[in-house]
Amino acid sequence: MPLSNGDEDDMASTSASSVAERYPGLEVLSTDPDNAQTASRSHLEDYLTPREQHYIRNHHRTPNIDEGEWTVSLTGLVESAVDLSMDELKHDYPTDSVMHMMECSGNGRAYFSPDAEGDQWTVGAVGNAIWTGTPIRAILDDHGAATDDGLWLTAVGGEAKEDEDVFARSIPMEKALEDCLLAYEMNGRPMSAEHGFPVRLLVPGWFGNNSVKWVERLHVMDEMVNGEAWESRDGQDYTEYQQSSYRLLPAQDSEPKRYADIETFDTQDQMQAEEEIRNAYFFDQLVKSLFTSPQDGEELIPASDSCIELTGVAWSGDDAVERVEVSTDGGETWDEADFVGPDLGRYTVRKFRYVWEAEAGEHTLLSRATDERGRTQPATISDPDSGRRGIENDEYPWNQKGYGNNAYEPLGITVTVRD
Ligand SMILES: Nc1nc2c(c(=O)[nH]1)N[C@H]1C(S)=C(S)[C@@H](COP(=O)(O)O)O[C@H]1N2
Ligand SMILES: [Mo]
Repeated sequence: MPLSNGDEDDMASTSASSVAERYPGLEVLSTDPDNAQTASRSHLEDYLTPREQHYIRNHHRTPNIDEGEWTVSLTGLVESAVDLSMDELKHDYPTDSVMHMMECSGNGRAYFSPDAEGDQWTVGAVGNAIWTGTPIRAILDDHGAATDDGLWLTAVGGEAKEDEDVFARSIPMEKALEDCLLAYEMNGRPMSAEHGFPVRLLVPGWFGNNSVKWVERLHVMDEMVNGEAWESRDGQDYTEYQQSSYRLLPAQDSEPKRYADIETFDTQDQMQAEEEIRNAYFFDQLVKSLFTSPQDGEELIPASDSCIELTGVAWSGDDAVERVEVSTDGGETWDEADFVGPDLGRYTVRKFRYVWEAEAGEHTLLSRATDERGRTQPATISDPDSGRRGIENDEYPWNQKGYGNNAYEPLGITVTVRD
């Protein structure tokens, strides 16, 4: 595959300048590889997160790819394997778009105690964008791929160097056919190098780790990547990002149990399943909400009717957000917020508003969203000693890598209302 480190000025490729310079809306958490989150909650107030404010989460260096040379190979259980050029992907198939509030499974890791391993993301590893590209279904159908329920589609990222683990993720065929795209545009423009140029998998409603960037190969399999069913590329490890990372690992487990196949895809169902999957995979996102205004620590002067408007956003995974409640007394009492603005689909944000009759003094404000299956945000994070693997007793399970935290207390804000 054509990878180079040449300097180009276009936003679509990495240049000599740094992420800090080219993404003024981000707070950089680490460099080489680059990881950066949205710098302010208020950035999430707009329906679309501009790419300059959309978080970046990289395991390896952003590759510099020549679009004209790039191909996506379709291999595995297909009638004939094929290499698709970017021109073919863009022009020989239908085009589709989806608006998706994509969250990194590490968002909120900073609130684990004791600390969980990795970059300490607070609230900003989430962004809402319109992604445009080729429906996976069209590509699979066109090449006679097997598409039965129970099969898996593995997407392989093309950026790893020889001594690095390849970023590869397996998606259940049902999900791949339903709504996944090979995306090449973000918010109606070519996507930037860091967000996957020239092409990424886009898995709507699922944690960002499933949306493989810089896709060089799609492989149809009868198992998910687990070490055996996979022909390795020069002995490189394809299993790390499917079987080790993005798994819920209680403090007591030394490593996650590896599965060749599972039948329950919903992340929270995996945690809670009767026939339990010991270490849930982070597939679809968990319901969550966040105030975007006012800001934490703000001093507020009420309007003449002594009211203050609180606004925020809520999102979820495969199941739509149904309700948002607000507490202005640190969780003692709750009241329902109103949704404002359009419902743009189950994968994107619902904006909410609450008109608060505020009294002078200091107040802790909390928001709590509930999805259409009645699953709501827990209050806090559990103690590691509890060994918990699911959401119980209003607690999110502490886990070694700090994934999936949707507890509402850490996301609350404290404001002072003046007379
Ligand atoms: N090839 C590849 N794809 C990847 C990653 C990566 O490191 N390499 N990171 C994943 C993770 S963990 C997330 S959260 C999203 C982040 O996408 P973004 O950088 O466009 O926000 O990309 C995913 N796709
Ligand atoms: Mo992520």
